[in-house]
Amino acid sequence: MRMPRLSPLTAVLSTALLLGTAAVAQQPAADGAKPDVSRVERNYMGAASPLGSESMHQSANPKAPPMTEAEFTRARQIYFERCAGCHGVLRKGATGKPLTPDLTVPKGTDYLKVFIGYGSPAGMPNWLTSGDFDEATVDLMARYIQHDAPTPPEFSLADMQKTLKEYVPVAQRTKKKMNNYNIENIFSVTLRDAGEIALIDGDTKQIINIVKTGYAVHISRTSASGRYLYVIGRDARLNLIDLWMEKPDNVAEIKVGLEARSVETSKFKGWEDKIAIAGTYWPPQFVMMDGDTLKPRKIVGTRGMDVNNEFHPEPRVAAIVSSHQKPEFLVNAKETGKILMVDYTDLENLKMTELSAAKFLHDGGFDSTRRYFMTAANASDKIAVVDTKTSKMAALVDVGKTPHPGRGANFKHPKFGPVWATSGLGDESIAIIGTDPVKNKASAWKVVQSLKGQGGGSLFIKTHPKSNNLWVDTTLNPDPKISQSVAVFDIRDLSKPPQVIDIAACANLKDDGAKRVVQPEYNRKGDEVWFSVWSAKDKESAIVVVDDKTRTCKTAIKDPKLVTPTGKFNIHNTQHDVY
Ligand code: DHE
Repeated sequence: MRMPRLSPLTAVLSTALLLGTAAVAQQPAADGAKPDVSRVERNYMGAASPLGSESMHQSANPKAPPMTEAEFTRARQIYFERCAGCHGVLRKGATGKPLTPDLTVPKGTDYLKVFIGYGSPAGMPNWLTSGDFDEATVDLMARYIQHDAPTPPEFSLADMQKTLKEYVPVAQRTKKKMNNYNIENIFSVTLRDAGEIALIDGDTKQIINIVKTGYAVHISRTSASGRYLYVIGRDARLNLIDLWMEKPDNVAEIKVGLEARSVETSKFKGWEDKIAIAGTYWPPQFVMMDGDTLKPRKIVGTRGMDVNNEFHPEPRVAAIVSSHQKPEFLVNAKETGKILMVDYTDLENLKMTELSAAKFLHDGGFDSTRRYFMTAANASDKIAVVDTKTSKMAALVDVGKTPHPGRGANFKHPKFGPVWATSGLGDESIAIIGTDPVKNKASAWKVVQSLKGQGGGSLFIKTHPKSNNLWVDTTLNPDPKISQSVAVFDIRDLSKPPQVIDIAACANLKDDGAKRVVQPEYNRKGDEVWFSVWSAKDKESAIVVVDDKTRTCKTAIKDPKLVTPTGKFNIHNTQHDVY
């Protein structure tokens, strides 16, 4: 059965169903991960999955209360819109609790309805009393979760191959740059709900092209040479854009699975632009491809044992980075808490080093030397540090609640030397971690200072080697004054309170409604910082450009084509991991 597509923006809440009493739910998980994340975090992590529109295998559970096919289809849609992000596609538990029939059937419909309808002190949303669900929907979901979870199909190399499109075959591509753009200062801007990216000339602030990409497009990454741009959508559609074309555009495209978030490309010397990699949430796997054609070459599954030696059936692939020390990719398997160091020199006889970090791995980036990979195990409130030279874990650092660094921020601390910083979703703290185990050994892999930002709900933090500013957004903070502004710290004197800048006001937008300010990103020179002012799909949005030195708004880029701008990826900074 096929179902209509879901808008990712319709899904702002997740059904964090907690089985058992609230007291049980509040106990820490066996692995130390905290089960009760805040509503803000749940809203963010439990965003809609595009899987709801896929055909799935279904077996009925004879012990479960009856449902008509139409009821089941509707419940499945709601589940993928609101629950799968936390409870997993197979309902075997992810950041949320497992909801499999062996657990739910013994509880019974009436019991489950109480939890769905009224929530729990541990953070379970009160779907009925909040007005999100009516009585009938609560009853529907209570019955649905007693049935076997429908299973989406797998996605093989042959399935991928069938979707491969080469718009401009390699032989027909230009041999030299055919445009006059300063490619290093182009920004690829995610137009989330349009399924497009905007290529914006960072020098003139003009839109170069709007390129069609995947559904609810997520991130862009630059190839090592800076010529190619890879863009991944949540529907696992991967686009390859050639920046040397007269008007940069798609040259190839492939679908690598049913749901995805990450893409990266080989950066080690001698392997520039050779191999691309994309990770999928479903199926739980990653695929390596030829960098210039996207021809799929090798799939590796992530199903397996977690850090506590328990089997996990669907470890989603979160961040992927490309090592500068070895011909390797580092792949975060979210639910198992494992970081896989994948050697790409011989895809037939694959070598992989598996590191045990902590659950649930999400995003991250390198330290300033590009030797150490610093990545958030967000529900464990930790930053995992990998030494990409020795292929070993260097540390697990305790930080504030639910760290969310993006790629983090590197700078020289006046007292502690080179450091890397992360903000987070769960509280206002900004953790500054020492990253120099040679000259500043005593502070290495320790939180040397904790700053107080504007509040929780922060997604991204950024600085630049040429800047004295540390910018912190608070995109998901429930207070609009906070979500529409950013905090900026002076790196030279971090004891000073941050300056708060109302970025949304700089955009001077004509429409009312939420104007979330998200993701600082520097230009090539490091003298401007760009922010997205992210409004609803039918409302005006903008990119605000701030002068880094004076901390004043320079300009706002507005265009009806800039629909729901979120992430921005400067070609040079992304290419060289400058952040
Ligand atoms: Fe993201 C990075 C997953 C929601 C904007 N996001 C990432 C990465 C992962 C991820 C795994 C790291 C990729 C990498 O480095 O290879 N994001 C998820 C989710 O699972 C989540 C929580 C919910 C979902 O269903 O998708 C989610 N992300 C969002 C948003 O709602 C954001 C704010 C807006 C949007 O465009 O969807 C958003 N995510 C981003 C951005 C990055 C990102 C801008 C890259 C940051 C960078 O500087 O590299």
